Amino acid sequence: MSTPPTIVGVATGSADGGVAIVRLSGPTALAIARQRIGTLPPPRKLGRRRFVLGPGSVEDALVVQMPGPRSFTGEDIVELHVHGGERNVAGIVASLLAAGATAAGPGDFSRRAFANGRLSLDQAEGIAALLAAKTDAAVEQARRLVAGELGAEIDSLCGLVGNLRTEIEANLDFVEDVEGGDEARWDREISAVLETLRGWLRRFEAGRRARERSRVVLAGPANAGKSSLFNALLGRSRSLVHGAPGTTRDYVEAELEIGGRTMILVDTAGIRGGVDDGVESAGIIHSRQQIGGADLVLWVEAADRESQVGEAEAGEGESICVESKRDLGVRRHGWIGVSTSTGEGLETLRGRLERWATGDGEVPWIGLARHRDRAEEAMEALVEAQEIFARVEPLELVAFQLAVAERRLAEVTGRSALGALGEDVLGRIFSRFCIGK
Ligand SMILES: Nc1nc2c(ncn2[C@@H]2O[C@H](COP(=O)(O)OP(=O)(O)OP(=O)(O)O)[C@@H](O)[C@H]2O)c(=O)[nH]1
Ligand SMILES: [Mg+2]
Repeated sequence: MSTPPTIVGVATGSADGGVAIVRLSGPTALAIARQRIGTLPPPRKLGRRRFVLGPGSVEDALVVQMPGPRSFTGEDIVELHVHGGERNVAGIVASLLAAGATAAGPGDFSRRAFANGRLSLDQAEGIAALLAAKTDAAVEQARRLVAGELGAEIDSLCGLVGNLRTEIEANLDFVEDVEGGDEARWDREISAVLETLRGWLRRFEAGRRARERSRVVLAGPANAGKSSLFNALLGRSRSLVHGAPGTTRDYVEAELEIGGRTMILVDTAGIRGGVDDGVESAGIIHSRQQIGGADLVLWVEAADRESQVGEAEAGEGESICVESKRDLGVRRHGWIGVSTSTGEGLETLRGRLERWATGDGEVPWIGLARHRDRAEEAMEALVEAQEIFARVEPLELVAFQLAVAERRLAEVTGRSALGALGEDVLGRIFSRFCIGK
């Protein structure tokens, strides 16, 4: 394998802070830094140096060297703490490029850390998730990923499946000696792994909802009291309320905190037929788009009216049916009844929203979408392995399905005993990082 070039990137992202950290990583990192600052401070000790950009052009820098392999990337690293400012930092980087470094691309540092075994894939994804986190729950889950919590669970499951496969493979040459008791035990062990994976998938939605801001869309017939309910849930008058149907035209968004979870509550234009007002019609098209993109639809119909449109409009995703204006009567039994006039039912609705947001009490799983996909594929292979047992087909086929399951699980961490991951997988993961990470 050819030696990788030494890369340089700004680790602190945007350069408008007081201090920027410029990071060099690679086989010539120390030599390139020496060209600009002279002697380096001892390893892992911060030292003040003069960074010489050219004759008479000097920048003050705090410098630290972290020789590989005990560094973030596993390579020699030098970090230069310099003054911030876009032009200033660009000048430092250009000077290091002129001294022989290559500009780092998105995710290059983390990718090297992965290639050198310093970071597993799920940990690298955890770093990306931490940087992108918009909620406290997202930060919490990302930290646990970075700490290797999911990776440890994956390794242990992979170990179980791997041991089982090895045991079955060892019996392939002596199939006549295999007893029914062995097969029953193998089958039970596969069931146990499947049960763990099923538990993960059940909890996946709870984890996703906890870390992402879900879109909860209020929709329903015109004049049903959606905007009134929107305001009541928010506790302030954000959306226009009026006696005439067709009041809300464009959709209105606001953040709603319930049970420590932040969601985006969306009020939409009421849906009704026979509208000849172009603006209202355009609003109704938006409403349907909002319903389509919702994590949850609160479908609202008023107690004093038969619905003109029907709840089928609530779309195919998850929905909660709410009957509004309950102070005027009860028409739809089994719906959550509310009245913004009397306040009736609002706490019940909040409670229902909270249970939905927290995944109906499930403990969140910290896996991301890619991890869920791999877990699902591993489950398919394990189910197939059990069916092969049931059909009394050759044990080779069972061993093969176990190898597939093992491989899919190992793809979560990238620590595969069955061969390296493809460039396509790695490229997709690391390209989502920004430069300097
Ligand atoms: N009696 C009663 N009237 C209500 C209640 N909630 C809303 N209203 C009235 O119903 C009318 C319509 O309320 P909105 O909140 O604007 O209804 P909407 O569903 O947003 O209407 P569009 O935006 O036109 O689709 C207003 O006159 C409200 O005062 C309620 O709980 N009880
Ligand atoms: Mg409205």
